[in-house]
Amino acid sequence: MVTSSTLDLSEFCVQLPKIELHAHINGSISPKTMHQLRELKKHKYPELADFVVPEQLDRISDFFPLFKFIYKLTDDEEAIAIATRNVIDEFAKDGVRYLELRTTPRRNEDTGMTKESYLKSVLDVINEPRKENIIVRLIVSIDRRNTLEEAFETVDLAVKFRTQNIVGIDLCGDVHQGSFEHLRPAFDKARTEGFYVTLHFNEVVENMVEAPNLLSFGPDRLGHATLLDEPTRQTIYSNRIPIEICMTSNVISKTVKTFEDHHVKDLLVENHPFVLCTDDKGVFFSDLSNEYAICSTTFKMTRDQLFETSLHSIDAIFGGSELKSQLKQQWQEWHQANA
Ligand code: 6MZ
Repeated sequence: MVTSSTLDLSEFCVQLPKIELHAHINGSISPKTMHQLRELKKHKYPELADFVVPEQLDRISDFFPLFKFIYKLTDDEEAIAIATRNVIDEFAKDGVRYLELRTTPRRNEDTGMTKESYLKSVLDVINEPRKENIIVRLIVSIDRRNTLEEAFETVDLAVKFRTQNIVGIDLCGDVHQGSFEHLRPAFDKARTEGFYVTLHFNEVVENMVEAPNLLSFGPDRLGHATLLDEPTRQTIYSNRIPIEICMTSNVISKTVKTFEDHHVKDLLVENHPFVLCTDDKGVFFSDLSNEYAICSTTFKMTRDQLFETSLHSIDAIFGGSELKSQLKQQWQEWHQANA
């Protein structure tokens, strides 16, 4: 009989039920889907023929321009629906049982796509009946480069479609652009409207000056939290703010030198809540099961510790206590069947 202890590590990590909380839709499009969309779009954008996703980046600023190409692949409602559906299927195949996708509503004047029709297209796919055992929710992202007016527009859209499984609002985008402070009133509105909030936090040294502003908002989760000075660390630890950890993304985009240096090691020592995530599985060529395998190999985690890591991630989801209990029961049943 094959039990989880006889599986090799990568197969165990696929079979382990997992929670994914930090996955940008357009960064999660797999090479296979990129190819499919490129076939659809190549006549319109001949420059796509030469586009390849690089295997290594020199620095994180080389990452954001990649979306100039990727956004041509998802320039209309049909294409973003294909991308979203395939991303969900791929996470389900990789053993993800609860998924919070995130995306920045985007308009395209040539195709007539509006931010609203973009969001509607994503939500229609998220809410499609599916046979796989996966629950999907959406976080709507506000880009750091947005004007305050654009940020309010995004929050208003989230309010309009709130009953369609939108659970939170995110601050994302080029880490060297914009600031949280000028967008803060939109985040205040999101909070008043009852949305959870997650913020990309301290990915690079230049972000560290704004850390006190971001923390004073009281975010429900933080993305990355790579660079922490002592007061920041104390605030995050004492408030037990869960951190979304994306090891491969950080190493490829060179905000962390090596897996061994990754700050998740401090969280393991401190027993601080964290959730292993992929960030952009298409661009960084790494599924969530691979992130578990990397963490296990790097920090010598046992399979029981991997299970506990996945189980504790449930506490960080943007959902209520009933859903958390249901998921925990599902996890324990898996554990008993696979011990
Ligand atoms: C900050 C990131 C990111 O929203 O079009 N994004 N923002 N830090 C990161 N770490 C590497 N990875 C992705 O997905 C793509 C968008 O997500 C944000 C960027 O704004 C990017 O344009 P959506 O679905």
